[in-house]
Amino acid sequence: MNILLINPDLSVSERYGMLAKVGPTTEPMGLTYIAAVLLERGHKVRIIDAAPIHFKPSDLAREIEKEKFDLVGITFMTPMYLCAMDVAKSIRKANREITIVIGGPHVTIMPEETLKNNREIDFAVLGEGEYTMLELVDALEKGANDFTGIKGIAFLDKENKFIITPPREPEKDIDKFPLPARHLLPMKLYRPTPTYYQKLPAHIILTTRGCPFRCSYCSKIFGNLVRFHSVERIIKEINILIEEHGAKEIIFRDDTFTINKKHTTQLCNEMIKQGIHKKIRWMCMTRVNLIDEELLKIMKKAGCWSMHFGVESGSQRLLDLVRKDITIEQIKKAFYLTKKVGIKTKAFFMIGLPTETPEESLLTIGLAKELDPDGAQFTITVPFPGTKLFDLAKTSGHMKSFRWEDYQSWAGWTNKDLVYVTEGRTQEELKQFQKRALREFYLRPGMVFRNILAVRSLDIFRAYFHGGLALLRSALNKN
Ligand code: B12
Ligand code: SF4
Repeated sequence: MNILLINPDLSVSERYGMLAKVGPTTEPMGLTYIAAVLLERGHKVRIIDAAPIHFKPSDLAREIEKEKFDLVGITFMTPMYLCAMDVAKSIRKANREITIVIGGPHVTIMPEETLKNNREIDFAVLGEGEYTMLELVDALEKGANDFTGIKGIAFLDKENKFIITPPREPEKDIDKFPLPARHLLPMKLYRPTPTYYQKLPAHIILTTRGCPFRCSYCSKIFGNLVRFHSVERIIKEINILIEEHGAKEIIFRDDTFTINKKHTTQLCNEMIKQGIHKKIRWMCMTRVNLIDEELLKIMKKAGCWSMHFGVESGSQRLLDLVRKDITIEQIKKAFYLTKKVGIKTKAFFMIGLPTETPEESLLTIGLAKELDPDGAQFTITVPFPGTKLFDLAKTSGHMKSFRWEDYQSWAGWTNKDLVYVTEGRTQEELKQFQKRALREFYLRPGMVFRNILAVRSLDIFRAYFHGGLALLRSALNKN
């Protein structure tokens, strides 16, 4: 089959408003994994990652006519819902025969609503998509008209009845998946957020799937069981990024990179043994309860320059409420140890958690300043569908919008309304808090100086300059 996979463009200015110049454009890895299994089976595959090439749905008709695709696959997260559906509509308008398949986090959580409201879509692939998509494409190629035997899909039957097949068990041996088809992406065009890199090109790798923790705001779609790529496979992928894509840095985008100390240590040792630590530097994301000094030292030796931690709140009450399963003490210790071994740090915080008081918002800003990481992100709480937080917010009656395109956590910097405002607070107040938190954190003289020293490239200089300007403007306007 001739297959087109699309990552629609929800532009950085729509997502980050005044902070657009600091916003990331990064590889849609899900599509590269789907493409890889299809290519291996002999299908022809093209990926259009719309954001970096500014590809509009209106350009699609021409491409579809020109390349005679049999099937189009679209990926999207919740805030991209509307633009993904626009893409589906443009495709259907251009060609009535083409099969349209959607996948990714949002439809995995909301298959029935998505399919019933968007009749141009033929199938939804739910959860881990590699083998499901392969089976679906094989069945379509054979001209099948019964798809109920394929696990992990949803569709509307001839009577428009919603059909969902039993879920597919996540693959235990994820090394079975072929190497992601990054060669189908415009790899030179990707720019992560400046706190994620020092030198470009900096590319993403995923070494695990799944997470055993239970944070109530998280949309886990790969389940609780953690599955690991082997050290050999990870090293192979790193080498491809260095040799074929000129990577100077690697971003380990796992949910919890250090989930298994033994595995992380083995990977670090192998990077050192093979001299990879001399060729690239890398960063990762993890939880504060999953590190110790011994591990940090080996990570540092293997080339780790920065670690990002989900801290979320300065209030222990709220950490417990969102089932973060960490303590303020653990947070402080993790930042202390990471800095001690010489690895830079970044902390993620959430503002406007359920029942959060203004005093607790201030505790969060206070903790950010006390931890004094090299970077901090303050997002406004968005209860995403499928999460415990969503159920809680819905029952409390404080959800303001069920329009998925509004589900954005940078609303303080855009003119979008908040989808959720916890009791006793107002939208304006929370939006102000988001700006205030960033200003209080980044406009401290010590931090300004540290950021100037951290500039390693023109890209980073530009991003910091525009980010700083946006903060100053917001301070002047106080809006
Ligand atoms: C990297 C990343 C990003 C990158 C974007 C990367 C990109 N270009 O796609 C950035 C930093 C920009 C980002 C932003 C956001 N993200 Co994000 N992100 C991730 C992260 C950490 C990794 C994504 C990834 O590569 N996964 C690995 C691949 C293999 O998985 P996958 O993409 O899901 O694809 C698999 C299946 O879903 C399926 N599939 C996916 N697409 C398709 C398409 C077809 C046709 C088929 C058949 C199958 C299929 O098959 C794939 C292979 O198994 C995930 C967490 C995670 N573990 O996945 C969160 C995650 C996807 N993000 C999430 C969120 C909430 C956001 C934001 C909304 C946060 C915010 N601050 O507002 C924004 C939205 C930005 C936007 N564009 O609208 C949520 C999604 C929730 C939801 N309901 O949509 C996740 C799941 C985090 C979480 N655990 O809650 N994100
Ligand atoms: S937020 Fe991170 S640690 Fe918590 S459940 Fe989600 S992936 Fe796991």
